[in-house]
Amino acid sequence: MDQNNTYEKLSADTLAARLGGLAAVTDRVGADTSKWMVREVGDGNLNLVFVLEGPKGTVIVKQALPYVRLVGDSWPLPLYRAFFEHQALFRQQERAPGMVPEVFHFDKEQALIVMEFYQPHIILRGKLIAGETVRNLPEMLGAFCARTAFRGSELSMASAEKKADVGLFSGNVEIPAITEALVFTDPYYDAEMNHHTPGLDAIVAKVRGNALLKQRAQKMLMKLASNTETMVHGDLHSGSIMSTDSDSRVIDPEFAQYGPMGFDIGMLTANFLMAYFSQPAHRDAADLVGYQAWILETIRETFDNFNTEFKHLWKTERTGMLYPKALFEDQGQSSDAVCESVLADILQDAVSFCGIEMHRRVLSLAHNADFETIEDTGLRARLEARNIAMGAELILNSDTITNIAALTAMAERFNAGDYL
Ligand code: SR1
Ligand code: MG
Repeated sequence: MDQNNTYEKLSADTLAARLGGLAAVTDRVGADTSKWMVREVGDGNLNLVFVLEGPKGTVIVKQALPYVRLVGDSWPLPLYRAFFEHQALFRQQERAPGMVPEVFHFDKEQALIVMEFYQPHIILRGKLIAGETVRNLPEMLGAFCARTAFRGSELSMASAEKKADVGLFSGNVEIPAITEALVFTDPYYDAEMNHHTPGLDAIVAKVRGNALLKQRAQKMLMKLASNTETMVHGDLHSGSIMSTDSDSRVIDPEFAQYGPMGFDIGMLTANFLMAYFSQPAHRDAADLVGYQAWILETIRETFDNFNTEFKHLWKTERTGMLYPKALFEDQGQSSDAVCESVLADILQDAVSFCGIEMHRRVLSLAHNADFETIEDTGLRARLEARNIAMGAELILNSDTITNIAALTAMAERFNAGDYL
């Protein structure tokens, strides 16, 4: 599984000639390629993404590049990652039906996936920056995280199948390596590609000088690297979610790997918190309080829905080798408290992962638009400092967060503070 010689980068101009003979494509968009309209819309850090619109319909064509798009060809990246991404989409479709794009075609040589196009959905991060609310968002996200976590684990899967899948996904090395370095390690030292907003030097030095904090972050990296509880999306942020005002879907699982159940919901929470902390730069005073309250409510409800769905699956789909009914229900004993304790462990992990993601998005290489679009760097630094300070608190004192209301109350405290 390495780079190949026939691979050729697609462009908007060549796409019709390259894909015009594929039934999987023409069946959906129409065979008359002269009527095709193609635009490249990739705004992520790694790949080419085309919207291909024809007389019959529209599809997405995603092609991996042999390097990191954000950095250039000085950072090569294997094309085989597209194989894992399309496999992850199949698994998510099985585990959380209807919540991720359907795959229509995969070409291994060309590292290319043709998949469902969501319309009129747009990237959630843009909506959060624009101050738009999305109905049903916590229901969808809570259900997605719970279903993929539960159904990809040995609470549900047959052990042989799950272990084989862990083996398959362990062939994907370079993509997890990005997360391992960029998320867990680089933020905590002066790594080459790091950058941060001017004005943050003092708080950054404080974070990097805190040995206990680094120890805790590395402990979470060890969990991610060694704890194969379930197949995680691996990069569940607001740029990996597409929404209308009432419907949301999850895209882009190219960072999928087997890891801890709290990983996705923790990363997701971090991205909501960064949207929250960045709001004073994006909203007028009149809208600010209400919109920030909506973001925190979204976090709380996402966890509530996650817990509700997880408990439902615990009761109805616990067919794997973990916590078997033979030990509890079959002996007339309730396992409700056991499920609560599993959920408490997931929350603990999620809180720590959340703090680490909050750090990496302002200290490491790949920042997010919530903060990056704030042109006034003085204001950006003040808001990012709140985010850094809360991230540190979450990493150092995750055990004090025993329910999600404690986390959102903490966010309100940090939102009122000055950490520069
Ligand atoms: C070099 S890639 C940087 C980031 O982009 C992806 O979206 C992931 O978040 C990754 O960490
Ligand atoms: Mg991505």
